[in-house]
Amino acid sequence: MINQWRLRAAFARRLSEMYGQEVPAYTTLVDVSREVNEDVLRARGADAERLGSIGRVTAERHGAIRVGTPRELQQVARVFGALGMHPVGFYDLREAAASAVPVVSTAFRPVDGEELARNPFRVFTSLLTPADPRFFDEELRARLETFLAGRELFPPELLALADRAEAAGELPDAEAERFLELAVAAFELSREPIDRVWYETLEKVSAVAADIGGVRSTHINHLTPRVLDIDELYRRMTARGIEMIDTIQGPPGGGLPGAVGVSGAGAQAGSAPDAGALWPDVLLRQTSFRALAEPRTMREPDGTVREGALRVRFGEVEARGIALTRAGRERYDTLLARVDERLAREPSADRSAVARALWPDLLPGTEHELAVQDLAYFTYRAAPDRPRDGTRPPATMADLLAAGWLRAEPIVYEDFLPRSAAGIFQSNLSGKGRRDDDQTGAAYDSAWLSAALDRDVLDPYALYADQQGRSLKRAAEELGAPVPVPAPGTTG
Ligand code: OOG
Ligand code: NI
Repeated sequence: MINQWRLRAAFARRLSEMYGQEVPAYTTLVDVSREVNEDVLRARGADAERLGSIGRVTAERHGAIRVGTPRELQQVARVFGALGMHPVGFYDLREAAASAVPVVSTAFRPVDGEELARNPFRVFTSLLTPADPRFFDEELRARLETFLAGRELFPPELLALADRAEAAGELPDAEAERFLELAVAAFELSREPIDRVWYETLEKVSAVAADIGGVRSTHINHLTPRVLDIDELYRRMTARGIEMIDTIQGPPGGGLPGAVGVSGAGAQAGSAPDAGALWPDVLLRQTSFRALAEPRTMREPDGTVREGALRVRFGEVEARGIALTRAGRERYDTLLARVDERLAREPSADRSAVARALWPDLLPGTEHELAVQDLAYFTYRAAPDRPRDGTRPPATMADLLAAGWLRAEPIVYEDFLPRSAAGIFQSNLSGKGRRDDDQTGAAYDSAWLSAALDRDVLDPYALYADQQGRSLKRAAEELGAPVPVPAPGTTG
């Protein structure tokens, strides 16, 4: 029998092999990421593993796929359900992107701490929004929906095996093998000829719409390794002659530029700041490069078939930091707004330099302060070496940490950022497409997506808060103290 997490790990590994054959630059990216991770581990030792063991980080990937209809999305959910992955978060990229990105998205991922530690494979999954009149007029919408209704992305045998695996939590060896074969094949680039005129009709609206609705199959768009020092990775890829997009999306890193291995977790809660880092890494930082055009077969209106080329896939890499609470996230969103404001006034300013300059006004420089101000999530444990001289534990979180009663380990951010995702989509598109902002956008939200999926889209904040809350309760029991609450706004 193969259980869900082994199925998930095997699926991620095979997808990675398949994608490496399709997009060779991905293999380079994985190699460089591994080298950087090894160097960071050497330079920083155990501290490098504060946001996940090196085993987890080296195997860690996220994929991105795009589907056309709620029915297709439901089917994808069944395939990922078999792998123990659940829809988490709602992202509206229509609003986050300036150019035409007519999709709403969620991410399928494990939600349980242990499952994440075993294999955190996640897939950013986008659904086309043909009902949004800003992008599609009535006629195009009707044609698009008819086209999508006539295709089948996932064979019935795959879906039947998926349902079995989800219900039982495992599959017998032979069925597991078959499931994996079919599941990986469903995300392979198809050789079936593409109707060139139809593809180009959609491309005028949006390259993303064409990639989703212009073909009769789906494919993995990118597969993203995780790296411990993304600034260093960016430099090394550039040195190899790979042209990266011009920014690293997301919050500025807290490391000192040029120093391998210091842009990491920074100061631990309750201890002195790490001399190398200016602030702890939070949320998610991502960057990418455009993959090469790939040969695709095209069918002309007269029926002739010829070799063409499409350039829709890209390479992406990411660094993950600590998950922020809603209050912490508001600070990050404020930063984005302030950076935009500054750039509007000074268009020639360097975006990341501006972000670095503004960052310290918004978030504290240590894990300790992030914890006591309730700006980020941690797993708390009773300190094994806590005072044993009969004194009572202090009441506040700040004192419990400072006096060595509690230990806090950061909870890693497992989700995505809409603004970064839109930036990644955008910077890898050739045309801006078109969008008519005089029309009112069709409303899609998390509840709509849950209904479309026929599964609850989970709230990422609730998941992190639950993990933190359970750990605090356990720690308090062990200390024989009341559960301390972080005290927002007491310091800083
Ligand atoms: C998804 C783009 C977003 C990320 O990591 O934020 C994304 C796509 O291109 O389909 O992958
Ligand atoms: Ni991605």
